Amino acid sequence: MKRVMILGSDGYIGWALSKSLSFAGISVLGIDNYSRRKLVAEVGGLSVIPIQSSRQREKLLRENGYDFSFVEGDLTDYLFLHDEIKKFKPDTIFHLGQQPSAPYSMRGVREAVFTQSNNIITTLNLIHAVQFLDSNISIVKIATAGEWGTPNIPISEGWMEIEYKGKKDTVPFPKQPGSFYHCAKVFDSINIELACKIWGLNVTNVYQGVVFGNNINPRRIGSDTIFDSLEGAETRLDVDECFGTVIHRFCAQAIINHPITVYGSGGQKRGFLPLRDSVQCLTLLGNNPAKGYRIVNQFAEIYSINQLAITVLEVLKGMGQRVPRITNFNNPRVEKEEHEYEVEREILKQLGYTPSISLKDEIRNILEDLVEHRKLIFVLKESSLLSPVTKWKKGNL
Ligand code: USQ
Repeated sequence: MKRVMILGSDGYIGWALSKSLSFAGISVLGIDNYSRRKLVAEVGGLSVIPIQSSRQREKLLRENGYDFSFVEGDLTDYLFLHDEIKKFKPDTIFHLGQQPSAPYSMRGVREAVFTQSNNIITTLNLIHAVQFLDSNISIVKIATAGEWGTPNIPISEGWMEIEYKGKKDTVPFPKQPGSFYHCAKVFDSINIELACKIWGLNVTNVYQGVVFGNNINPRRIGSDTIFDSLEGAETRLDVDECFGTVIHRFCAQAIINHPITVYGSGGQKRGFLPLRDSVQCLTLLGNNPAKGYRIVNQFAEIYSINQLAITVLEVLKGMGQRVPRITNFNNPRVEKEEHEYEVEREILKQLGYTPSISLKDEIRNILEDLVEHRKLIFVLKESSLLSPVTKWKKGNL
């Protein structure tokens, strides 16, 4: 990779990736319309790690000698995206520019329509622009492990062999999305696969698990401690019930002694990976582009929600802090709470991915980072955003 465009460069992973790739000497153009900031504000949330504006971030990287530029714009505007690709001439485009929250998409018809139209249009615009301008550009697109759902059979890396009525075939692994957000990702994946088939595009579709953590550089590996090199360039961290993901929420709750909000029995299992590993994997995929269409399952480990809650409390106790209780809320989502979860992950392993830090160490890093931002977590608590609000079953359409 020499010239990289990052769509959604102002978001949680997008900014971490922008920073990491420009540190590595790559020329990076970030594009964003501040959608994440606006949507989090719309639900009353805020990043509990204070962040700079995209312009300040651009200035900071450039002043430190990194080749990062930022353009504000909306990816649903085809001509805007087309013109930026034409001008910048990237060899690789990472597409992270979408509405990322499952709960947000379940709040009502307005949010579901926004999520699906925004997300699907951004991908349609990207694949059309690339096939029109230069079909050799490699695309790495963030899909979601949630497209597969939680079936009673092991999940493959994309396809499975079946025998039906005496005939055999290799078919796409079935999708069982659990929210309108996850459905949008499924539609994206179908559109991308078709574009690869008919236009010969080269796309890696990244079925990523839940990402957690705030640092892209190693901070505690064994006895060594290394800190992020660029102060002021932190990426965002959300803990509200809509945009906050489970480990971040449990850490924030633990820091202010708020009950830990396990939904249902807590036997739900998901794949998880630290932010630094997400960046590591995306870099590996960018450096080893797909030939045609490639599906990759991307996460480090599988945990149940109960395991996560217990681990957060163990780490907090080890830090000498008061430990809150775990509460089992009536599950606001419709999802299996006890199930198998076995997921094939061969491609990233073959490309050299090794998980970089243990769950406990990264949770400790998050808790340490959050201690100094207690006041902001209290602000969210006062707005009742640490408890679940958005329900999958409701009548607020
Ligand atoms: N959960 C709790 N308590 C909470 C919050 C969540 O028990 O306070 C549970 C949920 O019920 C769910 C699990 O934790 O079973 C994961 O929820 P989450 O909010 O951390 O993540 P999710 O909604 O699944 O979505 C996140 C990202 C999304 C990405 C997806 C990957 O927001 O962009 O696609 O993770 S995956 O989960 O594999 O589908």
